[in-house]
Amino acid sequence: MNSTGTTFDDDFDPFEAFRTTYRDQCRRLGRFNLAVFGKTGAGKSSLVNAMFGSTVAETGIGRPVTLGTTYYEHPSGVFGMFDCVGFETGESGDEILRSLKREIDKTRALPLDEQMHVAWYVIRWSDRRFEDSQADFVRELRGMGLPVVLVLSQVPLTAAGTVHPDAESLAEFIRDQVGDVIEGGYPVFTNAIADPHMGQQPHGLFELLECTFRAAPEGVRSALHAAQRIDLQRKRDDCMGIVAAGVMAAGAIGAVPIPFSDAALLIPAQVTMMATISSRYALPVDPGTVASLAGAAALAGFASMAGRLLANIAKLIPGIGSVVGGAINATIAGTLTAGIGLAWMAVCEHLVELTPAEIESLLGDRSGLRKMFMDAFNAQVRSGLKGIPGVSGLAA
Ligand SMILES: Nc1nc2c(ncn2[C@@H]2O[C@H](COP(=O)(O)OP(=O)(O)OP(=O)(O)O)[C@@H](O)[C@H]2O)c(=O)[nH]1
Ligand SMILES: [Mg+2]
Repeated sequence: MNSTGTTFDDDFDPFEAFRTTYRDQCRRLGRFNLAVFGKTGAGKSSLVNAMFGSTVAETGIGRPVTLGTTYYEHPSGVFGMFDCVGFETGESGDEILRSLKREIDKTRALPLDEQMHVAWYVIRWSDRRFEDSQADFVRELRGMGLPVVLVLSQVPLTAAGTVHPDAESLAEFIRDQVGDVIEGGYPVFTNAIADPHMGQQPHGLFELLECTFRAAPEGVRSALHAAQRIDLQRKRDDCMGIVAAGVMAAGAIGAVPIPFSDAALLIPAQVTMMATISSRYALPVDPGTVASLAGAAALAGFASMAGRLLANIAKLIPGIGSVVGGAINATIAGTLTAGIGLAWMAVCEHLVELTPAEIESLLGDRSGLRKMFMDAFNAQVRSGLKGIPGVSGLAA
């Protein structure tokens, strides 16, 4: 029992609640499974790394699936990749193709999350050719019910932003060969890695994501959006809805004003919000580590931290402390919760750019994460918590 007479569960463990909710949310998102085909050196891994982060093939423990195919799983569980070698030229004989067919038939009978959803067929543009055997293979894939995105890789752009005429000719040739079976009817031009020496920047990744998204079954699109790291705005939009839901939940608790010292009552709703946001960023580390990150940034000593955050709100929004006379009402509860949600989004956006090793190293000095979170919180409150219904316009 606390000072308001409300029962608060003392056994509530924010870490455990975070971990459980995070796992649950990732599971709810489901899993997007991509199959990647292409000659060795075509740039398959580079494209997957650029789109989904470097973890999948590098540190993921590959599980041999069938001849020439290894399956890698993202630590969040929302993404899986079939890395397929040896099929691409069509010269490998029927045996390897038959085994792939068997595999696809087998997975089709499994739940959606375990099926292959989309294939990327990657061709390095500078190979300057698309052989009959490759066209046959693309047709075979489509015939097996797999949508195929044809990707031209390592394509340089001119200063004017146009692709090399030879790449365009190759794309037209490919369209004439297999335009009727590939997604969008035309190859996607990409460059996955910046090459400062040649003045080349990555490009085409957004288009590749869009094309992949259109090809993916409806039921795995949320997972694809969580897994990808090209369209961060999409994640932001998603997370704004999650923060708004957290604000509503906190506002309901604050509907009957509670003393500042009872900020702990809001914690379960805030932990749920943070864990749900985290799932949309699919950080490349295991769920326990994601919980530790949230712990270091905010959850450890959350109750006392909430007190500090409230004090900051009072400082940053002059007048609000006196208005409420030291009690948390729905507005204060919403402001606090929105600030926490937006700050955690900012931290996640930073983390998603890092490698797993860099993320782990942040846990060495936890005060760094805490500071990052606090700074983001203050910045959000100062700028008026834009975009969150019910709390916007609070800033002076
Ligand atoms: N500049 C530039 N280099 C690239 C790009 N994609 C791949 N490379 C380089 O090409 C080489 C091969 O790329 P990978 O992504 O490993 O090719 P892969 O298709 O996965 O090859 P295997 O795993 O051997 O089948 C690497 O040295 C990459 O750095 C690109 O888009 N731009
Ligand atoms: Mg590779």
